[in-house]
Amino acid sequence: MKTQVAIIGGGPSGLLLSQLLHTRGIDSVVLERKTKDYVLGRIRAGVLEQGFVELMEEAGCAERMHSEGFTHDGTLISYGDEIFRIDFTQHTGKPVMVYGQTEVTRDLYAARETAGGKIEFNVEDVVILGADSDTPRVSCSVGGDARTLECDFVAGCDGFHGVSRQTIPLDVRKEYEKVYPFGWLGILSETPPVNHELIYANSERGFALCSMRNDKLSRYYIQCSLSDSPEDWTDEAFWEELKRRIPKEHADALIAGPSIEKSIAPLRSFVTEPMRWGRLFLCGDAAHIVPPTGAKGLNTAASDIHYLYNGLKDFYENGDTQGIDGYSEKALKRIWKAERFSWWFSSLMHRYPDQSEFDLKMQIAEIEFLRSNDAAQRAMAENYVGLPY
Ligand code: RFL
Ligand code: PHB
Repeated sequence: MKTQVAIIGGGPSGLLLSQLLHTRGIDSVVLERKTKDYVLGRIRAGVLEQGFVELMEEAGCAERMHSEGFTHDGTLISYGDEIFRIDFTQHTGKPVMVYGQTEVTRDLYAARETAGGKIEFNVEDVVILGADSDTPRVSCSVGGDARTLECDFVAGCDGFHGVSRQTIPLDVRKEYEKVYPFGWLGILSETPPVNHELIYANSERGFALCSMRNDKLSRYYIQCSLSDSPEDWTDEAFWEELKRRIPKEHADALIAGPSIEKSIAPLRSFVTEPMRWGRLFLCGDAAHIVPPTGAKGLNTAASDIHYLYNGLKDFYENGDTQGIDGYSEKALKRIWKAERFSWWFSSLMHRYPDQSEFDLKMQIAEIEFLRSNDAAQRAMAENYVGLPY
């Protein structure tokens, strides 16, 4: 088999790249380890930056997002029973879009299928060969049949546990990592959201987040111990703990119900450099991870895809290699800023096991500064709605 761009991974990064390339007549094949239902069953991100929305528009996949997604002009931040709002639109002129990753992925799959795009599911034993040569290949097996895909370029969109990053030799690759000493326990429930905008809560019992997917579907998270498992938490225990961590007026208004999904995610900051090796390009979670505070994971994946898509377009349309040659440097510049924001917002909102009384005072002083200072709110808002590409 032959294609122009071999894409490893059929998550949002791989699908978005494949669909954008298709709009320019550039051929790609997506190789996905799991089934489509499995990929669509993963409940992850919920908040999209304007840049992401524009990429979905460019890909011709934004119609349902615009009719079913929700525009949010701000967010609430609480500490104890105190609460204040940061107005994104007032500070930056831009809102964010609340539309789940599941729906983004569903729309991208639908567009690829309508266009007759090539996606292989249940692909095993992916090996990227000759990435540092002019003739890269991907070998794999599908249902026991060995396959080889010849291509011009390989896009490694296979997430944190994929094979693409590992293909880059250790003497070329440098990894930076911070692991946080807690996780997030998240639930999805068919109940109306407690508030029409998100609430990020710092409480003495730990962080909590009230989010949503639509007016009948809520997503809530609480900071938990890394040794917890979802089975340790009954729905009742979750709701009780959540209510203790948000201001009383919201706790009293919260409508609880049975969870339809419950999972724990560890928190990690991670970056690998460089993001290009020869004809292999890393995108999204394959190259970097942020803690979810601030909702940057999927949005940083989208900025990588923006840079790579434009680089490949310039290469195929004009023979110009500047975009692909500058890919790693450009993508990393933006990634590190998103890493900084996610690390800062996580540090501001969580309880750490080794936090001293002084550290706690500093945390509250910083939140109160954010509450009272226009420039601090503007800096937060600029980062939250997304820095320019
Ligand atoms: P994905 O979504 O992990 O997709 C990678 C795809 O590659 C496949 N794959 C392989 N395919 C072929 N061969 C191999 N060897 C393969 N190895 C893996 C996988 O099956 C998968 O389908 O990466 P992508 O596309 O870069 O997208 C990134 C986003 O998914 C990610 O950044 C966000 O979901 C992160 N994230 C969140 N981001 C937010 O902005 N807000 C959130 O609330 C939020 N919550 C989360 C999250 C990530 C989580 N993870 C990773 C466990 C909650 C969780 C639980
Ligand atoms: C979500 O709705 O899943 C969500 C929203 C904002 C975050 C993290 C997760 O910062």
